Amino acid sequence: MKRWLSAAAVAATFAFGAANAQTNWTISHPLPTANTHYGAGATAFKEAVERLTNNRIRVTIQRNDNEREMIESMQIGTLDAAITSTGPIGNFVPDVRIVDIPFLFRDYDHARGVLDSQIGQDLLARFTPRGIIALAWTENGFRNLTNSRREVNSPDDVRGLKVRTMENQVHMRAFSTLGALPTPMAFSELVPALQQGTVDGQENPLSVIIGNNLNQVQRFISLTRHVYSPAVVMMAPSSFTRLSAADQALVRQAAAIAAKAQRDKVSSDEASGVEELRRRGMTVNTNVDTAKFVEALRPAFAEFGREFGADKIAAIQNWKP
Ligand code: EAX
Repeated sequence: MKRWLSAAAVAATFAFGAANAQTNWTISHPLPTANTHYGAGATAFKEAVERLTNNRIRVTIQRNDNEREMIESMQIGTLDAAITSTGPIGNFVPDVRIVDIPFLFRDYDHARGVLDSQIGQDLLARFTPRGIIALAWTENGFRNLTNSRREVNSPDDVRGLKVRTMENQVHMRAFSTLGALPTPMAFSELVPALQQGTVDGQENPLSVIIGNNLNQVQRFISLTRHVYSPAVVMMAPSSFTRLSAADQALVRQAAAIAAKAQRDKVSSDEASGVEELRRRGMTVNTNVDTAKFVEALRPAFAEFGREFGADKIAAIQNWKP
């Protein structure tokens, strides 16, 4: 009986495979257009997968501004692929929270270098037992504080501000240490919350503020660059593991191409972003007292050291190419 069943199953698979060589995937990302850093990453992924597999795999791009939902959908297999920030990822893969520590990375070269090194590759491997295949690190960018109330120069100006954070325990702890009132919510809830005054401010990289037109609902931006926000090209195990080893290698190659395209768009948004936001009418403070923010966060850094290991944090801070 068993043998008969499996023979039938093989025959059915063969017939299905022959008639239906096409695999169709969806990749989701959080921003509204292709002309954003996530859009660039998703578009590069689609084009590279289709080209490298000679269109045996076709990819559709879809927006979903709820990052937690995308991760859950990949875990249960209703979404094939996604690019999201690490915002909610620590709730699924706790080890990843270490890269969400404020002022951990000095600049883009440092962050990209660490994530592409063994340290970052080891972190990608931690996703697998949690039901997600992490293919490559890419990025969202250094985050900056915006608000509707006042110009922010130092931590004193942040006291008492209601700030939307991502659903990220590390970020929330940092903002409460600064004396702000962190209010975690999904990205999909952010614009209505700012419009209704549920929160005074939010923080995001220039590329997100521009790509999602947050200048329409916020007046002040300060280049706090208080935390680097990594992003990850991910897949559902159910979609990835059914591929042959050769196709898996092609998809990994496509993910690396996507990761680079997204980082390149962040770099160009960083180069033109301040000017663009001024043009759109925001008051931009480029002269933030960063040292005071680092000082004010000391108690939080001590906690992160105990939680994630001071040696592991130092290994990231002292990393050299
Ligand atoms: O990843 O939720 C956020 O603020 C993220 O930075 C945004 O969705 C892009």
